[in-house]
Amino acid sequence: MTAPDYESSLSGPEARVLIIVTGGTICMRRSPSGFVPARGFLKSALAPRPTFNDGSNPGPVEVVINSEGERRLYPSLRTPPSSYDGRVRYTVYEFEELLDSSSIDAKGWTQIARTIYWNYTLCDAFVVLHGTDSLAYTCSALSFMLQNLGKPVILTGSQAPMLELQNDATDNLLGSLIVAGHFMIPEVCLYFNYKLFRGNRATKVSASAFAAFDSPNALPLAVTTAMRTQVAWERVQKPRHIEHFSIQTNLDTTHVACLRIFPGIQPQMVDAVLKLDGLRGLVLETFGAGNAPGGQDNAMTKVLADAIQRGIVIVSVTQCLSGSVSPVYAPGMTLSRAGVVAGQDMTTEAALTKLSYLLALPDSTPESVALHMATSLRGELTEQSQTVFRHPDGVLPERVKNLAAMGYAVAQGNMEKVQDIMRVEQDWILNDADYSGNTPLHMAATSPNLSILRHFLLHGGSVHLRNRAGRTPLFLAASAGLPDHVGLLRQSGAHLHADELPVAELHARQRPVLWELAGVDVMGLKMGNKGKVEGSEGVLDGGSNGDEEGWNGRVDVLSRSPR
Ligand code: ASN
Repeated sequence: MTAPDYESSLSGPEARVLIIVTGGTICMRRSPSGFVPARGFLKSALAPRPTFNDGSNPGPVEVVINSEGERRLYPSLRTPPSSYDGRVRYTVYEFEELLDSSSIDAKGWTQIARTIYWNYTLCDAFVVLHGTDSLAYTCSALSFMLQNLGKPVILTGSQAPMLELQNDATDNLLGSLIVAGHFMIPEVCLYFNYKLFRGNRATKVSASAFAAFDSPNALPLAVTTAMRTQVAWERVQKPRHIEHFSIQTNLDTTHVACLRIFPGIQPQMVDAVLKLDGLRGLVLETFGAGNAPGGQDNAMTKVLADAIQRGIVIVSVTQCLSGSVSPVYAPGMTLSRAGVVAGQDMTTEAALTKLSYLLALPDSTPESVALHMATSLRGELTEQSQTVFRHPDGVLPERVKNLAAMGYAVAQGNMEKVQDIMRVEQDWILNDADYSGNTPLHMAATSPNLSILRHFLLHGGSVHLRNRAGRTPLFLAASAGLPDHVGLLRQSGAHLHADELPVAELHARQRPVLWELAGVDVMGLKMGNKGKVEGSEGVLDGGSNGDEEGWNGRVDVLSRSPR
């Protein structure tokens, strides 16, 4: 059952989305040597289409293009109003080299992760255009690399180029933009053929059909119909840590391998792979629920067990399109006893990229990697004991009442009552908004009881949702003069929205310490240095700004630099 759309839509302030173009069919043109990626996507493919351009000619916007914080102005466009009464303002940032996705590897994943990291505080959401061939791998990799993600990152592509008369590119991109700009889904997702999948659950199932992707072990997070996009909020992952957004780059794909078991496979073949120089991890695609031939005199099991003894992590995933690896049959049980980790219902793409991510983490050991491979980090596998909450039908009035009751409880600082309401509504009431667009987190930002704010942050409340006046919870906490609330929100990755900065800077003249804590560059203000912000990543130079709409937000100081 899905929740009504009004609750978590960003209707009100205009959403800002950065479209990152990596290549793929979606931006390809015909050439004598076949389809090749082409530059100038905004001008050639988007500007002439009324669905992508309302003709209002918004000014250029800044995009941070490197780790020094260098900013460049790029032209932007605005969509006409959606059925949710919101518009999306977006710009397109093309990578220097546009690739067919069959050539994208860990270097490309790093480039995408860094671009998102550099521009995180400037945008409400990100859309990544990518070829379909290796799209499921990139989605999975990014889902692990983007740690404590608080904003939507939606990857899409197409089977036919946008510039071809009959194509799926137009609807895939428009659907991605609408979802990114209207719904606070803080996950790496894949939007294709009117469905939004969790990125690390998706797999390519057709080389030619428009329905090129599926996520056989996880229902879609949202589906677009002729009426609207229905989000299944109960399936959406929510933040559960008080942590900043950060990225882990340079996944270790050079020391992992993937091997598909087949009838008659020889233990020597498997041994040869396991003895590859420097190998640290292997994904084994096994039969059915995780079975593999034990080999003559258990030779295969011995080869696997020996490699595990040498510190190689071996993870078993099923060759079937759906279902899970679990040691129910004797051969599967034998593998498990030998130390092979059951990858449960992970896709091969998720298992391989997760292994590469865990091996790249500082201080990783074979034991820690094996342990984390079997648990869900980003919703990539279904843990057996996890219960799925389903909301009964027809409860909208009750939910609205509960939201109002929550408002009173928060204002009174009544934690007990807050917990009572959350027991009934589960966690997803936290991203619901009242008539003025305030979520429970907005209310808690000025609650007399700081632990209510902490409780919401630990149970999935988004720090990035803005009310109808465009205010974030952080802005409200600072306006109310509450340093503890401000500090806690900042710790959770909250930052002032670019639109809030001019007013925040005015407030900062009265209360510099408090507003500095909220993220205003008070020192820069004192020096009258409006275009520059010093952060952990160096000086970010605003330069001349032709943006009369005011998208001149600064890159906030994030506590962690990209690795
Ligand atoms: N070869 C293309 C790519 O992955 C396929 C596509 O995008 N449909 O880049």
